Amino acid sequence: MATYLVTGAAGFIGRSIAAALLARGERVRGIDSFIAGKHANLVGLEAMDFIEGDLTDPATCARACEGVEIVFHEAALASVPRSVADPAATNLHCVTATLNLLVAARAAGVRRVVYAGSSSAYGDTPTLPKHEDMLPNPISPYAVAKLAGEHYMRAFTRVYGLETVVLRYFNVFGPYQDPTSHYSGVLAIFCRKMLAGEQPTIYGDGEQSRDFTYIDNVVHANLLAAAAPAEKVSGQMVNAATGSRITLNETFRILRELTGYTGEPAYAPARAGDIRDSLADIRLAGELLGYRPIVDFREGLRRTVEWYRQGE
Ligand code: UD2
Repeated sequence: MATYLVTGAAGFIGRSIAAALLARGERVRGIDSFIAGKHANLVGLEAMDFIEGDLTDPATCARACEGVEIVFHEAALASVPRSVADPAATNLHCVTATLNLLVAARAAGVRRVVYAGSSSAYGDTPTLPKHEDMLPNPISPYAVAKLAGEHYMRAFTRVYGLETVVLRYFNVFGPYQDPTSHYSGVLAIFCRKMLAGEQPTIYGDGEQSRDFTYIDNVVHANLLAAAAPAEKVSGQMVNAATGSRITLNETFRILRELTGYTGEPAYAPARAGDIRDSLADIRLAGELLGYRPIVDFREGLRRTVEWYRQGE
C-alpha cells in the first residue's frame, strides 16, 4: 500500500517529488491525466504505483487516496496565458479537482495534504519581497484558481481537522519541465530555443523580474512540509523560493553564455495578466520548515541547460 500520493506525477514538479520519495525507499502512488503531464516523465519511476486518471472525477480521487497517509497535490493546469485563453478549464482542473481531492482525502483518512500554491496569488503590488501575511491580489484566472485551492486547504484544516500545508512556489524551473508548449515556463522555452539556435521572444521590455526557483529547492521544501510537526505547519501557507530575483534580460545574457547562442532576443508586447516583479521573503519557510535553498539560480540554470543539451 502506498504511503504517499503524488498528483500530477507525470508533470515536471510531481515527477521530481515522486523520484525523491522513491530514492528514499518510500511507497509512492502517482496519478496523472496526461492533459499536461508526459509519459516520458514517468521513465525512472517504475517502482511507483501509477494510476492514469483525472481528479475532476470524484471516484478516481477516492481510488487514488485509498490507504494513503500524505498527499502532494501538484496536478494543475499551470500557466497564466492558458487561463486567460480558457478560464473555465483552469478552474475545472485547479479548483474543482482540488476540492474533489480534498473530499476524497478526508474520506480515506489521509493525514496531510501538501499543496502546490503559486506566487501569482500576490498579484502585481509593488511591495517586495512578498511575505505571507500580505493580502492576496490575484490578477489572472490562473492566480485566482490557485489561490482558491489554498483557501480550500485552510478550510479543510479548520472545519475537518485535515492537516494541510500550502507551499507558494515562485517560478520553478529545471529538468523535465516541458519546453515545447506555448504555455511552458520561460526558462524551459528559452533553453530549448537557444540550444537549437532559435531566437527566443521576450514579452515586454525584459526588465520584469522573477524569483526563479530551481526544482531541487521545491522538492526539498515539500519533503520538509510533509515531515514538519502539525502544530507548527498545519493550516499554514509558506513561500517556496530562493529569496533573490533576476530580470529576464539578465537571464537571457546568462543563457547566452551557457548555451552558446549568439543572437539577440525578439521583443513582443507584454502578456495580459503578467506580473512585473516577483521576489519572495523566505524567512517563514526557514522558521516553520527549516527550509533554506540548496541550489542557487546560476547553478540551477547550468544544470538545466545541461539536461536540455543531453536531449531531455
Ligand atoms: C506564474 C507564477 C509562477 C507559476 C507559473 C505557472 C508569477 C510571478 N509566477 O509564472 O509562480 O505559478 O505562473 O505557470 O505569477 N515570457 C517571455 N517569453 C516567453 C515566455 C514567457 O518573455 O517565451 C515572460 C512572461 O511574459 C513573464 C515571464 O517570462 O513575464 C515568466 O513567464 P512564465 O510563463 O515562465 O511564468 P509566470 O511568471 O507567468
